Amino acid sequence: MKKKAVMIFLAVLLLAVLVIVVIPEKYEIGDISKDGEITILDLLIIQKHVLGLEEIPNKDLQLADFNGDGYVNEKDVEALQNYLLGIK
Ligand SMILES: [Ca+2]
Ligand SMILES: [Ca+2]
Repeated sequence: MKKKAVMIFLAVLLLAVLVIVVIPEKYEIGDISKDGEITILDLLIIQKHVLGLEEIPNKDLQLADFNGDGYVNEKDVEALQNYLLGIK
């Protein structure tokens, strides 16, 4: 009986570790800076990318596609701007 409880405890612990390890990779769309919130900083990153000043790495591009149309362009800048201003 005790052995079973230990096994369950270990299984839960393993699951918790997996969740902790996996979850930080999940960022909200728009949070390109990956600091856990969508702010003016993320807007600046998209703006620089769209203007060709600073490229967003390929793996982070999906975070920059704010309107979800598959492209990162001025529409995402506008959408993110509106979001930050509270305009939907
Ligand atoms: Ca951010
Ligand atoms: Ca887009």
